[in-house]
Amino acid sequence: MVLITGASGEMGHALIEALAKEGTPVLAADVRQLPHGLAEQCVAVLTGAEGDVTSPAFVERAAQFPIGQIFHLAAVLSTAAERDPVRAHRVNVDGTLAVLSLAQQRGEQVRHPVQVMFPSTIAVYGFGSLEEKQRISAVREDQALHPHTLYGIAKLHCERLGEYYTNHYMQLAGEARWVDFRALRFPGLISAETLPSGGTSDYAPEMLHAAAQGITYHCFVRPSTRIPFMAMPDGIKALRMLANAPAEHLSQRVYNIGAFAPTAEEIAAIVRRYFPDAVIEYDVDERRQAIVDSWCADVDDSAARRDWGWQPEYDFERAFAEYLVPAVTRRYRQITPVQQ
Ligand code: AKB
Repeated sequence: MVLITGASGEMGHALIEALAKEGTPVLAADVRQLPHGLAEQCVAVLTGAEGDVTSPAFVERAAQFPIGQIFHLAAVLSTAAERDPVRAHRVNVDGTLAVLSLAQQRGEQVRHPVQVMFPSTIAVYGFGSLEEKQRISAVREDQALHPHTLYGIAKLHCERLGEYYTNHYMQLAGEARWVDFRALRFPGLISAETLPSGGTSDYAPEMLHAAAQGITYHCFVRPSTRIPFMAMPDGIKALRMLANAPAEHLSQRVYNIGAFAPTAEEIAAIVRRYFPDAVIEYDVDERRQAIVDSWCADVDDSAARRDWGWQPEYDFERAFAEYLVPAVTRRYRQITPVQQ
């Protein structure tokens, strides 16, 4: 059985659908109720305190299921974390510790490592200036690890915790290893089905969804802002590829993955190309701008390509032409996009 925490979020949505389609039994956990149609695809659903990774009720209840793999998606995203760092630390760090110790206990019980898949983020990177960001245009996993946000700090710390549980936990006491932790540093994700909440890369999906509904969009970053993005199906594909990769092929536990890295204006231009009446204005929020300015312009994902064959399905053009525009148009059924 596969446990998915934060199951009602953007990525949970897409992952449940992918796993359910192939008949994998899913135990979904989230403080919130799962949206209609999603709960029905799971074998069991934990909500309220039982679905809350910061609550003892979660560990107690989850331990009653035969969990063999965990996708630990529950997190407070970057902008929301800056607004309430203490809560974000509780969810993002203490919640991850609870999940790792759940995996440890379960692994020990069944004498087989439990895999913990962890979506980390480009927010673990931190550049001191725009010049430095431009100089190291495609960052490697071991460069510029000086996050400015609580979210980035927490994710970096949890990467280390996961490595610790896999490689060193209780080694002095002579215990065997019962956790197999693997992480991906995700760029901003763009989904046609759902909107993120509380992130700082949200301007890309928000721009597209607003255009498809005929709503004016006030973009909170400058036109020249550049960070990496990825279409949601590729995000799910990457998680599953890394999960299925033979352990002996992995030279590290934490990988960058990239797809495309447009500026905000390039995103606005492609949105306008499909939705010529879209009104996109710039209304810069200096605090959110500072967050994306501190993130990398692009990632070097050569380790993922070499070790487990990572390759995105969607580049920038294809993501809009074949996934985002058709799906977002079906979703809102309001505006007919221009055929390219
Ligand atoms: C956020 O904006 O906080 C996330 C991320 C880049 O990890 N989407």
